[in-house]
Amino acid sequence: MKDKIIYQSLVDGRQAGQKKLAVLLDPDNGSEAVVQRLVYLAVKAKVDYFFVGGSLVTNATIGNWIQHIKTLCNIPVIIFPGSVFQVSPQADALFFLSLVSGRNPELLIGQHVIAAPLIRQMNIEVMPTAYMLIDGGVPTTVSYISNSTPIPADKPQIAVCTAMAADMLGMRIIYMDSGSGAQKPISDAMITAVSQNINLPLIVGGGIRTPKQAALSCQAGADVVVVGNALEKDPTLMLELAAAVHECSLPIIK
Ligand code: 1GP
Repeated sequence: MKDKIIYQSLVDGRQAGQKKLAVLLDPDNGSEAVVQRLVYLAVKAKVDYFFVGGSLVTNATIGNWIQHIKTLCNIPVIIFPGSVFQVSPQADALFFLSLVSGRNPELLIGQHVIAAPLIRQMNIEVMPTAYMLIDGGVPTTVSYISNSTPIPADKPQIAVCTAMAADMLGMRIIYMDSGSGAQKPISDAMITAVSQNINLPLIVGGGIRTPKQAALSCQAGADVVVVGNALEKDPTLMLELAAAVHECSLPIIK
């Protein structure tokens, strides 16, 4: 397994107060021209990571697709797998996600047992990640496919206790998601509560559509903000989004 290069960048970012933007790329929505344009804009905007995957992906050649992105840029590609079919050695790292907000054993440990021997054979960095689904106001693909109940949006304490348990179980990243296309992004109060109580890199996504919202999530305590849908609709938003996120970083003291 590869050294912890990507994970270290997340830890260093959190410690230094550097805020980062991740762009979620959906392998099902990617003609070559569309991907090329998104990558071009991401390089220009200094996007920090690409996340690739989703709860329902029908593209059977995710590895080739990642390879294509890798030939276009140096932005690290991290797999955000919805299932064992989305594991590929072409990426730089993989979120080894356990859906700790739910009580579906398949997504807590079942799929992991199936994926573990395959992943071991791949030269890929594996990042144990607590994935917490938060209610975003509408049913999302992830809530439907995962067959799990999201954490209520107005219960930050449940989110804190869930993240605390995940930390004690040895997971190294907290990923709070209200699901792609969520009506409401995760509240600032919930982000702050988790960020103040758990000292692990905190990734926040779902329903973030504007630079202002991205900045608010960073100010509340997110270390990495993830945007998917909004950039699929308007890729030119990338520059403003990245600027809004990066401007929330603490100044670098030399
Ligand atoms: C990734 O679910 C998010 O964690 C992405 O959500 O597509 O709503 O930006 P959006």
